[in-house]
Amino acid sequence: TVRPFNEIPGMWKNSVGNLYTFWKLDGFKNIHHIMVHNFNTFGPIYREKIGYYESVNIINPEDAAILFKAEGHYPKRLRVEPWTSYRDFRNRKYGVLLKDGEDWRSNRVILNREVISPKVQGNFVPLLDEVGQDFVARVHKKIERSGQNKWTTDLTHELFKYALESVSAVLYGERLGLLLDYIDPESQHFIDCITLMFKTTCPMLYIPPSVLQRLGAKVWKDHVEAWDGIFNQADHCIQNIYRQLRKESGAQNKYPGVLASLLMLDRLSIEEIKASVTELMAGGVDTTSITLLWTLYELARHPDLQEELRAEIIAARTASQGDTVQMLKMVPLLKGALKETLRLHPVAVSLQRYLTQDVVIQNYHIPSGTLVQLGLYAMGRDYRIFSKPEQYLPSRWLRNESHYFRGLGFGFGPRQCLGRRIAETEMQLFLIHMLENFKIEKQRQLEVRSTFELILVPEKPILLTIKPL
Ligand code: HEM
Ligand code: 2DC
Repeated sequence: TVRPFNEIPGMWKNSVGNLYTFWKLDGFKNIHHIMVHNFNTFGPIYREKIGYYESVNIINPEDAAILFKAEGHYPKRLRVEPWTSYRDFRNRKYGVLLKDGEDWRSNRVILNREVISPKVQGNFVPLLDEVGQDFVARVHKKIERSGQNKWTTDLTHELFKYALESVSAVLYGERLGLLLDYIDPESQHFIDCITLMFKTTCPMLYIPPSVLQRLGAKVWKDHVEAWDGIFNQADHCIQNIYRQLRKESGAQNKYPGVLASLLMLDRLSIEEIKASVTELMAGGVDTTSITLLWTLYELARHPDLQEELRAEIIAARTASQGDTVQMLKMVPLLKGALKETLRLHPVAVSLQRYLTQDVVIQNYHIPSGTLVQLGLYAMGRDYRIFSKPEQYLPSRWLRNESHYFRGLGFGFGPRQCLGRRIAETEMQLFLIHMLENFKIEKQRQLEVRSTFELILVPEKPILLTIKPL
C-alpha cells in the first residue's frame, strides 16, 4: 500500500529552526554536502522546508524518470526570486529562463530553432573553432613570455574570457576580441558583474528579496548593481547589431548570428529578444568556463587518460580531413569526459520541477503541485547509482552500463538548458585544440571540493601547468 505524503521522512516541521541551523552550518556554501548528508540520513526521499520554500528531494534515476514524466507541457522549475525581483524592480521583461506557462512555451519554441536545433550547429562550429584557435595562440604566447617553456596559472579568468568570446561570437556573429592582449574594460566589467550576480543571489534564495529591499540590505543593492551592469553591456552589444542590420540590405551569405537571425525572423518582439539574448549572454560565461576548468583539473590528474584522448582527437582530425563538423562526431571519449566532469562537478546542484499530476515515488503519495528536487550532485556521487563513483572514468559513458536518467547535467526535456548545444560544441572544440597543442600538469595539490555560489564552483584556486607538446 502507498504511504501518505505526511509520512515522508525529513525535517519539514520547523522551517525557521531549519533556516537557523542551515545558517550556522554555513549551509549557503554547502547545500550540496548537506543534501548528500540528508540522503544518507533519511534515504532516497526526504521532505524539507527551509525559510519559505518547501520541497521533496529525490536521488534515484528511476524516480527522476517519474518526475519528468509528470512535468506537464509547461515544465516549471524553482523560481529564482532575486532574478525576477530585479526585473520587476527595473521594469524589464522576463526572458525564456524566467517565463512560465504559455508565454514561456511560445518563446522557447522560436528560440529552439535558432539556438539548439541541429540545423544551426553547423553555423556555430566555424565561429567557435576560431575562438579555440585564438585561445591556443594566446597560451603559446604566454608560454613564450614566461621564458620557461611552460605556463603555470589559475586559468579561471582566461576561461571566463574564452567563454564570453565564444557565446558572443555565436550570438552576434562577431568577435569581441577578448583574447587579445588588451581587453576592453567594459567586457571585464560584464564578467565581474555575472560573478557578483551569482554570489549575491545565494543569501536571497531563503530570505525574500522584497524584505531585503525594504531593509535596504547591501546584498540587494549589490545584486541590482550586478544585473544593471549585465543588462547595460548586453544592451550595448544588441544595439550595435541592430544598427548594423538596419544599414545593410540583408541578403548576405555569411551566418549573421543568433540575434540577427531572431530579428530577421520577426516572430518575437524586440523587447523579448533582448530579454532572452541577455540571459543567453549571461548564462554562457561561468557555466562552460568552470566546467572546462574542472575538466582540465581531471585531465591533469589522469595523464594516461589525457594521452588516450589525444590519440582519439588526432585520429578524428586525420579521418575527417578538415571537416570539423564531421570531426566532432568522431570523439566519443571526449564527450564522455565532459559528461564525467558534469557528473562529479555539476553546475546545478539540483534539477527541480513542480508536479502537474499526483505521483508515487518510493511508495509515497506526492500530490500535484509539489516542488520536487532531484539532487544532481548527490546522485553523481552515489555508489548505488554509479560504480566507483569517486573515480573519473569517461569510458563509463561508452560502456553498456545503464545511462537511464543518469546524464542530466543540462537538465531534461523541453525545459532543459537552451544553451546546451552551444556549450557542448564550445567545450569540445576547446579541449580538442588544447590537447592537440599542450600537456596539462598539476601542482602537488589535494582534492579540490565544490562550493555553492548559486552554481557550484571550485572552493579554491586550481593551479595548472601547461607545456607545449
Ligand atoms: C538552463 C546547465 C551552459 C543558458 C539550464 C539548466 C541547467 C543548465 C541544469 C536547467 C535545466 C532544467 O531545468 O531542466 C548548464 C550547464 C552548462 C550550461 C551544465 C555548461 C556546462 C549554458 C550556456 C547558456 C545557457 C552556454 C547560454 C548560451 C541557459 C538558459 C536556461 C538554462 C537560457 C533556461 C532555459 C529555460 O528555462 O527554458 N542550464 N548550462 N546555459 N541554461 Fe544552461
Ligand atoms: C540553484 O536551490 C539552487 O544554468 C536553487 O545558465 C535551485 C536552482 C534553480 C535554478 C538553477 C539554479 C539552482 C542554478 C543555476 C541554473 C538555474 C537554472 C539556470 C541556471 C542552473 C540549481 C544556469 C546557470 C543559467 C543561468 C542564466 C542566467 C545567468 C541568466
